[in-house]
Amino acid sequence: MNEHKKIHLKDYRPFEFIVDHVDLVFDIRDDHTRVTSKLKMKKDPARANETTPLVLNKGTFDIISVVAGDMVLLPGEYKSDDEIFSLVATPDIFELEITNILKPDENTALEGLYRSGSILCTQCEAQGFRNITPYPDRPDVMAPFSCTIVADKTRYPVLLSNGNLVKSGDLDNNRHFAVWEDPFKKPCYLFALVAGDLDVLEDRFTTASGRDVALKIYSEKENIDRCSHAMTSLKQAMAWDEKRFGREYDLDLYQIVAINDFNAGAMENKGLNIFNAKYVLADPQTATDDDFMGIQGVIAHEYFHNWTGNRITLKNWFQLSLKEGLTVFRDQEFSSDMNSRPVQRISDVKKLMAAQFPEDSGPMVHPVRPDAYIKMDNFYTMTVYEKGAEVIRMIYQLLGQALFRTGMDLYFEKFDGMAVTLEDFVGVMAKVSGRNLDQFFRWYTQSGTPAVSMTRQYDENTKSMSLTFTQATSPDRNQSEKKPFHIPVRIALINRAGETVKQDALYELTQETDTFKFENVPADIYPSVFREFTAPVRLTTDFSDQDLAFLMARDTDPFNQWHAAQTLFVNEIKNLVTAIQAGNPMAVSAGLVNAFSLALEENQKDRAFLSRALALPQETEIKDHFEIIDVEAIHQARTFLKQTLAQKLTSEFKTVYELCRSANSDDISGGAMADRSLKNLCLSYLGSLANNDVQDIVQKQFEHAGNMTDEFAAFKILSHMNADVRDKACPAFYDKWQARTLVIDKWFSVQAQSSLEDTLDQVKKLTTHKDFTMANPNKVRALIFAFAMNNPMHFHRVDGQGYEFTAERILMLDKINPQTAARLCSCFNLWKRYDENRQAMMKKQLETMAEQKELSRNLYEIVSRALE
Ligand code: B3K
Ligand code: ZN
Repeated sequence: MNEHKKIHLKDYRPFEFIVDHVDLVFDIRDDHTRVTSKLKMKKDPARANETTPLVLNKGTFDIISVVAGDMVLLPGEYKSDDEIFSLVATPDIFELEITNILKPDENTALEGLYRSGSILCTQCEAQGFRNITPYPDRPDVMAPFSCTIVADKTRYPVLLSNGNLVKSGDLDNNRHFAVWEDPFKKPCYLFALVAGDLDVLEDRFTTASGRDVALKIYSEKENIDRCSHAMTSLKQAMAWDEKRFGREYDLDLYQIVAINDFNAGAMENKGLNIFNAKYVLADPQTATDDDFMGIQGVIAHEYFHNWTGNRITLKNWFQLSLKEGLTVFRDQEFSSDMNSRPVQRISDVKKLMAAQFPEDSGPMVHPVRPDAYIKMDNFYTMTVYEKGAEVIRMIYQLLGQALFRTGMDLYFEKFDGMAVTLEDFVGVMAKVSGRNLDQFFRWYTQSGTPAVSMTRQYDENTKSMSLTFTQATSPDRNQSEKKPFHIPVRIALINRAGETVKQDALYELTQETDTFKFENVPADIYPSVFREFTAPVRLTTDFSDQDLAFLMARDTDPFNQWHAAQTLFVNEIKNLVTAIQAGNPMAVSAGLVNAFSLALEENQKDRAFLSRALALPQETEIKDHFEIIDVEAIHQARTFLKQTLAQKLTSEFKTVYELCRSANSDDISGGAMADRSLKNLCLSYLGSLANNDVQDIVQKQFEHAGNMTDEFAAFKILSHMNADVRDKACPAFYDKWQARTLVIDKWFSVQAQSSLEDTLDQVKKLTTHKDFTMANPNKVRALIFAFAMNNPMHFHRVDGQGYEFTAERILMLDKINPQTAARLCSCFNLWKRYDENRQAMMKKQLETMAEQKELSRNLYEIVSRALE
């Protein structure tokens, strides 16, 4: 394995030149695209008269010509290799014109200019622009861009780039052109181009100050009638950002294009968002309620980047959370205002616990602001995004809504048009609040999830209750000693009747141990702590299971009710795992069944909330509660708990299932979605019994469902029942949906996650299916990721075949799409947490990968960290 160089934050230096203007011409031909870039540049005035070499980033393409000023440079007069283009010296002010040839059809990495079906498009974040033309490919170099696209009119009738269309027209030989100008200075990672035969859905939005904005969503012709939910979401997002943050859109045109081959979810290019089709296209027949919510959230997220990311951008990539953490916080708040706030909070925290907490306990552990990277794409992580959003949320808690808004206003005012740092952001928040946030800043620089324990002490004589909080964070590769974090915690006190004795208030932990005393309170009160999950910590308390059952029923914060229920489930599963490991019989405690049954009786209230509160944590979430992960015991324990609840409460589940069935199939209102989620939760419990009676109910729903939510829920259950049932359901689902590639992704993923014995063989067979291709990231995610990340029983097969299959696929993918291969490889990250046999087998696969001569830098970084 070749070594690759690390880039360190401490080595940051500003660029020596200023780019005054970028003028790009793309001449699109059948087998290549010719790119001409004209850069107007000057030396940073501080360096005038110095001899400063000009060093630009560059991809592996060939350069055709270089013109500096009016001099044509010969190959010996500039230096050019696979990474760098450079000139030994330049005048103080100069123009540089470089022409090079790209082969978008051969670009399977999907970075830079590439083909997706009949569409040509770009993806430049983080460092893909260098694959288009030599350029200072760094976010702190901002410039106005213009872009001319010339192409065949039949193959590429639609030609799009950032900003405004200033000119277009016909040329000879059935060719045409379009000239786009983006008046806003931007870093090159926000550049975009799309050329293709697309249909468009159009709408308009009038901003608060009366600006009329044209909204256009483009997709392949056959999908244009599935874009209306995305359009509604966009308008909701535009209105919300005006109201909540006073932010208006700044161009006359906002464009979104749906693409089938895309490495990420979407990309916020200025005025021309490019989206994974999965986050644009939806109708009730082909998309689930979760898909609808996902689209609303991602459309909003990319829109919000226009201010947090585009107008104010990053000084360097280490600051990524400055745009991502903040924008995730904004999209979470948007979704909370559009839908149910508690349900949104539960799903955001669930995601954090299921994926970010484990990241902190493995080889990829890094602070929200990493210190070093080999390949920046590997740091688009749960830590930067989700934990980053939690850090913003803590600032919001500490300052309160009004001051936080004042701080945001000042941030926009002070830094508009600039490339800045996390210090700049936190500095503004400190300034408007008059608070010292120095210790708080540790959340950006110190890695790891703090473990916080809470214990209660009651003094009968003084009638006072003390709550003692202790925090500790494990040492890791980033810091061998951890200092205490500044942790906000919201606390309320409630009595046995469920009444509030002391209103919710904010407390702050700053030491290893902090104690808060509450005077004049009765002995039988419950503290409700870390309400709404005030901070991203692992919390343990001295609550008994009885206390937890009480809090599950009566806590006045719905998030804490959910958290109490989940803790009860995890405790129960831990007990079952202990029994299994000791060879003792399994038994579910009567208290849990009782608490569950009482909760189910409340089914007339908030059904969306209830369906979350009564869902058992997934095996992948449960594993995080064990130091050594016993895959089989966890699976067995969870299955036993689910079946026991289903058995003891069969008639209750059936009753609630019937009660929730009335929602109209096409209705995507919150109420209808809530009904479906509770209904399908009941069906999933019942389905775990797999007897004829329930099989019949599931089968009926599968066959007669009027929307994808119900159909898919039933399909999932059938895929676990037995091979006969699965082998009937799979072809039926495929035949019905084969023309819809996004639904076929669901078909792949259900089979990859089946608990049935022969799943690995099925997955291997599916890799040769005509609809499967390693070249499409959505297909790889649907089949291979789903297997490796979400099917622990089969990925961790005791014979090691799950590992072997996955490692082979990672290496195969590394030759096609290194970014996605590296992401997939994180399924091996927690290898040290399994038994010795599995550790050895996983390590062997990592070593085999490490031995490959030509590993991409992306995969190299993940593999070498895992083995370090
Ligand atoms: N900013 C993009 C991320 C692109 C991923 C690059 N590897 C999506 C987003 O967070 O909005
Ligand atoms: Zn983002």
